[in-house]
Amino acid sequence: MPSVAERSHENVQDTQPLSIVKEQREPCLLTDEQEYLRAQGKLIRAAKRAARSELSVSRGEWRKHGWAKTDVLSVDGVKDHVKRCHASELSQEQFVELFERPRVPAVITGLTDNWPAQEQWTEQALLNRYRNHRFKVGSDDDGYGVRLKLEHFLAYLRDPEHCLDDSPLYIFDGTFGDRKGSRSMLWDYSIPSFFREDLMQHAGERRRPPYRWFVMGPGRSGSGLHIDPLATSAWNALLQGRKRWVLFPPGTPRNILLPPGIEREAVSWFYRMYPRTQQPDWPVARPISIIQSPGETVFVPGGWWHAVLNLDLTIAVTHNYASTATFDRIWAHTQRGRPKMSTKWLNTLRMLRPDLAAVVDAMRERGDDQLGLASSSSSSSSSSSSGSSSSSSSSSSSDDDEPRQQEEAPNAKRRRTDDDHADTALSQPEHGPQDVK
Ligand SMILES: O=C(O)CCC(=O)C(=O)O
Ligand SMILES: [Fe+2]
Repeated sequence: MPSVAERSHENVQDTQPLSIVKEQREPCLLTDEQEYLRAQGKLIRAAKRAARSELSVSRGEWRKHGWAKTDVLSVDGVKDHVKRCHASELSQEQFVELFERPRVPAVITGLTDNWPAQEQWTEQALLNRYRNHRFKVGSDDDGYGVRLKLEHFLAYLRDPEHCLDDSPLYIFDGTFGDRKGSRSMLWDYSIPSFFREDLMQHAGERRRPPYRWFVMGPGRSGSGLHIDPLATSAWNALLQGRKRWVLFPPGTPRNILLPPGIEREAVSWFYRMYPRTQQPDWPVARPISIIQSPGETVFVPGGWWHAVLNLDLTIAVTHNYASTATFDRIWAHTQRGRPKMSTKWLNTLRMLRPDLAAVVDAMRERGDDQLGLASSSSSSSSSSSSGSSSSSSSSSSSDDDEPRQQEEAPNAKRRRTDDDHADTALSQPEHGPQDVK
């Protein structure tokens, strides 16, 4: 059985040293640089094929919609609805009571001010440090990660053959913090105190779903409409570029947001579907829009549908987490979606957080642990810090209180792939930032 690493495309295809390519070449007259570019082009095309096998690269199907020639990146007339809140003016208690417990989205400024990532997460600085590291740019049809060296990814962004791609490759890497070649990125930021509680850590490092992602992609890349897994909340801190967000409240029916014929992919959703949400006959709540700028952190409460379109080259980090204030819903979803993990989790919580184990017992007594009728707040107290993700919700419906099957992000926190050590029954491999978020 090939190991996951062996199956990974980047490992198969991107590993061949260029020197070998040279040895194999015919005695034709390519310079070293031409040879290098040719090999690079092959790796890029191989990654595209693996990540989107339904699209032919050679027949130009990556540009068949022509989104690059439209105004899909224009934000004229898009109103940003969310008032910014500076971290220094928000206490932990206020965050929980104003945003986390009532599940209200927020944009918090000032959280990234002292991060080394402010200087270190530019295109050039990342290239200097991680040129040869392979970041995940998608998943193949079997759910294995497709990886590309950063130097090739950045070349892809600039290459005229590829830069008109409708929905470009997007780095959405959920194992950057675990891999030798990229783990040092963890030193470049710190988890803001608002989001530091991490109840999922008690499920065990091996079992817990992926929970942190390094995210980098050009204009028109993004995350299609989804709900984050297991009702976890997320924060997304932007270092470079701008992201356009839409968010719909928990309970918004899926069939209204993703009617037949509408693709979930971010760019096509924004182009085709968003305008409908502004029509007078739009039948449910209109979305909240956010144009996120560098230095801003978006808080996405559990259960909210969201889609994100990168307006230019963006560099961000995002985590999912489970906190005391949202524990009951997360428990209901986890028990349903990840039964084995939930058993281990509960065992540990009984020792470390008897207050939360008591919440579970009370839910069981009321019979609402299975049905996901969790009401919202869970108990009281303290924090630890964050975790989780994988895919999320839903089926057809509407009610976010119904633990769903994944609605997983078409990328983002995604799914069950090589870097997803989950036992989840929920996540299915999907493309791209498919590891959800
Ligand atoms: O930045 C993105 O593309 C989307 C991220 C996302 O879905 C999330 O942070 O939950
Ligand atoms: Fe998400």
